[in-house]
Amino acid sequence: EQELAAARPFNANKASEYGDASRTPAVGETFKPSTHAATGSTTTEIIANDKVGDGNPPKGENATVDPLDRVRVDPADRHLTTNQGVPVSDNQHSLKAGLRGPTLLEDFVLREKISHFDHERIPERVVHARGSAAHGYFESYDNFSALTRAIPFAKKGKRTPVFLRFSTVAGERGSTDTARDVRGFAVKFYTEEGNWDLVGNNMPVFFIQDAMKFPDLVHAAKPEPHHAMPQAATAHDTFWDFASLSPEIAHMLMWTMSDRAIPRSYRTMQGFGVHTFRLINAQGEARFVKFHWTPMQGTHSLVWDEAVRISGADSDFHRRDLWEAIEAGNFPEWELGLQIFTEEQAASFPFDVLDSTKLIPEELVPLTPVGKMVLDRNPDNFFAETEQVAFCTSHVVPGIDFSNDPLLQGRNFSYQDTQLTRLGGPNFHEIPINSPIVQIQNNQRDGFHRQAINRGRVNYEPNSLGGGVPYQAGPAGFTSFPETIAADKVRGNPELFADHYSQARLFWQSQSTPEQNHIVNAFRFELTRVQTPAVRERVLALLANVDDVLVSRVAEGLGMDVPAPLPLATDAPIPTYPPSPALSLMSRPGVTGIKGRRVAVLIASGVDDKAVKGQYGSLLKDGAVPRMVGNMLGKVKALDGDPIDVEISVEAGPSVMYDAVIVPDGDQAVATLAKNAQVLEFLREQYRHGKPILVFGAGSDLLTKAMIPTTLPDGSDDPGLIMGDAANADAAVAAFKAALAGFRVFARETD
Ligand code: HDE
Repeated sequence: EQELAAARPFNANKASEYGDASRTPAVGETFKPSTHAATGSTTTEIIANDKVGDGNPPKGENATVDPLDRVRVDPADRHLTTNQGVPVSDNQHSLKAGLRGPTLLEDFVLREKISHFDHERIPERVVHARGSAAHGYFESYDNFSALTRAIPFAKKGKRTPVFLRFSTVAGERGSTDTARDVRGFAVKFYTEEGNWDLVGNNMPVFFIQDAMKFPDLVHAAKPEPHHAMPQAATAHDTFWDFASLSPEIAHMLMWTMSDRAIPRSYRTMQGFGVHTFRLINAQGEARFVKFHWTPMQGTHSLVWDEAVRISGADSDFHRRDLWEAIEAGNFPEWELGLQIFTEEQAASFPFDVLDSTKLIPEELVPLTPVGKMVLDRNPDNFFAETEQVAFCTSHVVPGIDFSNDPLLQGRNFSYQDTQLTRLGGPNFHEIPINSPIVQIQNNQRDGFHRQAINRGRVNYEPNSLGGGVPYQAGPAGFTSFPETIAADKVRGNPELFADHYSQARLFWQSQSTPEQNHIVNAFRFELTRVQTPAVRERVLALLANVDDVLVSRVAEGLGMDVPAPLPLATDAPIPTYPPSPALSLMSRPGVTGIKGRRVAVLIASGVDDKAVKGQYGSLLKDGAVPRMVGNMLGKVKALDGDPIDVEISVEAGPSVMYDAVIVPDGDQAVATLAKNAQVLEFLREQYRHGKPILVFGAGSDLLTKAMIPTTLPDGSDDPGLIMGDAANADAAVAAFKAALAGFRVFARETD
């Protein structure tokens, strides 16, 4: 056998096709993860890369590294070639009939290059087009096999590679990151029993109850079809027209008008599977489950005015934040918590667990923590990975099963279907980022862009000519929960779906005062943009069923009277809930303190460098990201004569790019900064957006110039405005760090 193998033709660049890996496995033998369908190009050198970028786990530790290595291409020290491997002698000039003559059709080098370029784009996702992703792993806290036979939960410390794509929903591929919108939170687990996609959002409920309504919802939310405006925004008539005529949307509206829709970072968002799923153990016992991802970095959001300004300053704000955090080794982490409940419990709830406009209050079914997810590696190539990744809710593994949620059932069709157009055919599972880490074995064949070279004459099952392989896995394979169903074939909804408002009210009543203020402001903003008064009025009529205070505050903001409430869809008694503190962003401050928070240190010549350098270093030590910000790039001369590099100017890195600011001492520096209107604006915005401000000595003159109040609107002390001097520098920095960990001082808001 060894002699035979040595005698075979061997091409190191195509090892997976001609090397050992190409041997037909004996019956019952499984391929090693790295040996499945080769997708390497014949014309480019594939160089196995042990370390791709900082933060990349060593080979073998993260299984996705191995399979992807077979297709990674790094620039090699050799000449250019065509896609057929032909050396290219001249990459500057096309082939012409004479130097001043026409270009020849014969020029296959030019034609190939231009033609490939012409076809570089694929259709963007119809929703969730704008996204950013990263690799990482999920680590199980324990052996949870009593709950589920899903392999990621099989033992304590077990790591399963994941790829997570975050997204906005409504905007196009190049739209801004900080739009007011839901965020996608889609996780692909590469397990030893196939890929499991948990395709969730950063909000635990959804707009509609039945997949039938999804195209209408999306049409209404997307830019209006006649003029294609507005981009990445629901603040227009068609969305609110649809919303006001679909009362089941009430609960989700509360979430999308809340701060959840403008996260500070992908790293500071919760994620939810939304639907009820089933967990099944090896004994076939099933329980219902809801999936929750909780960020260790805390749940934090922007304020609306800030989100709007960020769109202008850096429309890649969230993409950049995620990328930079991972490059810096500040790996974001989430804990996976499960709400586990039985069918009997579900029957006792005052809502239907198949209704995706309802959540299960954590006070009713608490979260069971089962593991953590760490994102520790940026993709090598945006298109190959982030763009081509295909998440499908129908991708489940043994141990995970669906519920009958009519939204989920519809999704199970949609995701597979949409990839056929987006990725050009039925072989999208062979695209490296989508292929499982286990060998694919079946008799599906051919189709556009087929990569696998299936050998042998047998492409059917059962067979005897191929030795009977591959064969059915039987009970070891995926088995659906054998639910008993005896029912009429109907179109309609279960009764409890008709309660549209009780949980919208629960959400509103569970929010802190600043969060409630932001919800009122968001409704006011969006409805002010709506041009049709009747639509505004109908939204108010909907809100009148949610909460009296809410509707009257929104109506006041629009200069309207509160109309009669919309008629209810049910006569049944409406459930009431005690407030659920877990629904407030404030309830999850996180455990990583100031790690990853961005702090601007304003500098100019004459700055008190000793203090500045000390504070800079101490922030760095705690994992924060300080930046020396000045009037313009270059060096500034410090008090002791040493030069300090300005890292970014106030113009290129305006206030909204930072979570806090330090204004140092130094008469001359303060005088220089005070002459710059952008610096004053910088400080005013830091203040207005509730950000901690640490001021030393003469720096307080800058605050006076910027007309920043020294107390809160109610006259009390501002915990985020910290005045330090040389004598109490340490205490001041400690107070500043505490304020930074607390994130924002919303009591300042007067907008
Ligand atoms: Fe999606 N959704 N969706 N959705 N969705 C898509 O699939 C769809 C829904 C979600 O990063 C599409 O590959 C229907 C709920 C995320 O690639 C499409 C319905 C939730 C992503 C599709 C829903 C989501 C998508 C577009 C109602 C949260 C991005 C491109 C029945 C639990 C995944 C694609 C990524 C993407 C259909 C409702 C989340 C068209 C029909 C509820 C995170 O198939």
